[in-house]
Amino acid sequence: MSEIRHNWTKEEILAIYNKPLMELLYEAATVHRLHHDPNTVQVSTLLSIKTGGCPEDCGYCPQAARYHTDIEGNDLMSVQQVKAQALRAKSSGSSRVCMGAAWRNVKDGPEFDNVLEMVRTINKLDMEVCCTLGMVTENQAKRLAEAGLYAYNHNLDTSEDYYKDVISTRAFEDRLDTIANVRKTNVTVCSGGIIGMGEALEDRAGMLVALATLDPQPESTPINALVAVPGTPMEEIEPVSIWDMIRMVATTRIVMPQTQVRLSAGRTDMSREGQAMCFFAGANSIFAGDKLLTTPNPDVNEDMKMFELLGLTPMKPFVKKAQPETVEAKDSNLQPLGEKPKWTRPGHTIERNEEARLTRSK
Ligand code: SAM
Ligand code: DTB
Ligand code: SF4
Repeated sequence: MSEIRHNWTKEEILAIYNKPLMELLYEAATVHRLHHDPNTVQVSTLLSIKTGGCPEDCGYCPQAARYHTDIEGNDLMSVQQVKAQALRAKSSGSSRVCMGAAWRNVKDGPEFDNVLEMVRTINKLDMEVCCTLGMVTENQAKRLAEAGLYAYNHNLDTSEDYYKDVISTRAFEDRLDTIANVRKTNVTVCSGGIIGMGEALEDRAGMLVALATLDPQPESTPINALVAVPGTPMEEIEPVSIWDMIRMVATTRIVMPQTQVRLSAGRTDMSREGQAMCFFAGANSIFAGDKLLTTPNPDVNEDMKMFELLGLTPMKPFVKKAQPETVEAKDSNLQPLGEKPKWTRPGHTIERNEEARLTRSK
């Protein structure tokens, strides 16, 4: 096993990212083999349990209420709907369901109680349960843990520097605070980001510094390629090159040897050859299902054909960590505290976000 370092610098990470490609691939593939079975890939199915209408101004996101995108908004799904979708995901080979809600933060009350019931229900189907619900307090994280949550996804998205050009309604530290709250429980942390938002290579390295210097490092790290959705401030950004994706995956693998590096949004634009290079470079998980949250994803059958072609096998649930126990609502010792997570009000505006708010989509 190679050692896990928590003192990576931006310069070191940039030097890795910029290595001649064959050197980079060889090093990443070597680290990958020391820590993981290179022929096994963890498969998660995303489920948007509450879609659209979000008060935040994340410049990449089609679900922000202030932009004029074509997505169909939806109130919170029912527990029964979620159970039916989870069973479908299980039968198609997924070991994890990741439930996403277009919320700024979790609020105690009936909706959160329903989400807790969804967590209990999916855990009882013997699948790993992940949620991505925005900011959470320590008490909310504990209640999720008690319900049987396996992972919480909360992305840093980019470097601390570039964050200010992407989002103005919260700050980078707010993301770190939520991750710290999740870390106070036995729920695993899933945190990564997006490339192709107009950031510099230094920002990609900066984001990896922030993730790799967390101790412990996240158990899962999604690397998303921006999906440029019409109506968002980033609608006109050109797609990121596959070579950048391969380099980002390889660098993530080297600096975070144990994490599951997740090849996330953007796979519809990637060839099988491109994805194969990402797996070789250390990616060992994907989001499957014909939809991400609101945008398209490759067809499940196509993904299974790709797995067959590459000799990859979907990972069974709870290989990395034992299944959490579920405490029923009636047996819970934790009370809702009605508190809000603390967050910063950065007090700046981002011109392109404002423009997108004011302009109707063309
Ligand atoms: N509202 C919650 C939050 O922001 O944490 C959870 C849902 S949010 C949609 C989850 C993540 O999806 C974001 O942090 C971002 O990394 C990713 N994402 C959203 N829109 C995207 C896009 N257009 N392209 C790539 N990734 C995107
Ligand atoms: C993550 O890093 N990527 C997923 C998941 N975590 C929640 C979401 C991608 C969303 C892409 C845009 C959309 O479909 O709305
Ligand atoms: Fe809201 Fe999350 Fe989208 Fe930001 S990324 S606008 S917080 S749903």
